[in-house]
Amino acid sequence: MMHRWAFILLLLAAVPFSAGCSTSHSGTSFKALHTDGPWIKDAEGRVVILRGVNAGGDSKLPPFLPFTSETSASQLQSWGINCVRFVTVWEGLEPTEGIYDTAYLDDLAQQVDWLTSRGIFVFIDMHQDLFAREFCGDGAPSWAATGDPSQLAVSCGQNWFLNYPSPPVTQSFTRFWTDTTLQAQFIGAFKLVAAKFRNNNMVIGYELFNEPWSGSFTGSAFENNYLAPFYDKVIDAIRSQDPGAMIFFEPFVLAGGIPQSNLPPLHRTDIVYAPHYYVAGALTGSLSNIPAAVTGIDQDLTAVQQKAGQLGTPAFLGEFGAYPVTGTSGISLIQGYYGMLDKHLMGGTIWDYAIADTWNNEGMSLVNPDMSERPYVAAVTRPYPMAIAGIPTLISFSTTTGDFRLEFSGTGVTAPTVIAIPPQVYPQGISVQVSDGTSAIDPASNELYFTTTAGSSQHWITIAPK
Ligand code: 9MR
Repeated sequence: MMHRWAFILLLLAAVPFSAGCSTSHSGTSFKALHTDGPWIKDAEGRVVILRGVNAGGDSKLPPFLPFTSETSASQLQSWGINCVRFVTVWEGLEPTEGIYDTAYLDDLAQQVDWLTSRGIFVFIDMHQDLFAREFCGDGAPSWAATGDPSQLAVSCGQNWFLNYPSPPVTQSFTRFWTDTTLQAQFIGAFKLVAAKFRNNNMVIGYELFNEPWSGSFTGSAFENNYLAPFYDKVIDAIRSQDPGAMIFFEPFVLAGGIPQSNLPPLHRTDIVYAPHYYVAGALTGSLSNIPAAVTGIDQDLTAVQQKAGQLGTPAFLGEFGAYPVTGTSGISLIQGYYGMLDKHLMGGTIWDYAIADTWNNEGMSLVNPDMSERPYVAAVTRPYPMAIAGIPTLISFSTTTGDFRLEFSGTGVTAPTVIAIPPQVYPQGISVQVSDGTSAIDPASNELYFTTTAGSSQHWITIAPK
């Protein structure tokens, strides 16, 4: 029998791992990932399940960066994640009208590199909440906002989002969606970001606009007449700078996770429908019935996937999470989210990695100011298939027994299936059973490689704690 290290070395010599550090590419795109029907795939043709975090809330305030040191990237890597939704804001890029902050762009690129050099895929999210900082939110520079902050509905704090329908926020959005000059300025700033990352193939794409709000328009008119045409322009601009980039996009924020989004198909390749979904009670701290909440998540992910099917794209959950709910209910809700992502064979990024975390007192940070981990990290750190040599038909993990199972139909892909096996979940190691072929553990990356036997079309692997 071949020693497992010899086996891994053989594999490494033969196969470039896009779930690991560096990748070569085939096909037309330089970027490490692309879409194929409802799936995100790598250059070897494996389905890639993206699991990770938003990084994060700290990018909303000066200096508009999620990390204070590279240690954060090491910490995220230690959780076994393979993806970061990396938050940036227009205000950081163009603080003064017409003047771009190139030093900020350099800092952004450095922090992104901390992640991508560790094998973590990144997509850049152009974030906003309530349009701009003067309205208790973030995003646009103040020169791009309009309206009187004294007319906000509530003062800044945990109920910040109640300011969405208030006059200055409505006025700022209504102007933005109707003012093509202002949009061109936003797009100009975004193009700089895309140009900055075109040569980093682990920066897999860009998200066009966080949680779009409709201003004074109805949701349907907004999505059809304003949001979709705006998305078209931003996609063209991004791809003029970074042609192979995937595009992540959201519906009108109130239509996320529910069937009534009227966003029309965008008729593009390599785009991903990426709405957000929060269980309402988990954002007010009033959640009592976790099983009912998890059933709701299941139903809403079904709706998200239906919408993605109509749009002809994969579905991805760009944000989910919970306030620190007392006792064990918060963590069981987060585990419920992951269980439903598994059931729906989906990727997602939890809100949020942050350190300062004092703004609006929301407390959704996964780490404390001293970087020690808060309880939800235990739910984030979880086995999942990072890359699958076929089409997945079942992903399941029991948080009580630690048993993991993956089933998939082979598609002739020869690169190995890669599964994250975090030592936090399996401190004593694992026992593995496979339908066919061989498996090998890489103790350096805490990944398991499963190479199937050619010719057999249905495969499974089970992992149990020792
Ligand atoms: O958690 C964030 C909180 O600290 C901020 O004060 C607030 C306003 O900027 O935004 C919160 O994050 C939200 C994110 O930006 C968009 N989706 C919902 C998130 C949780 O409320």
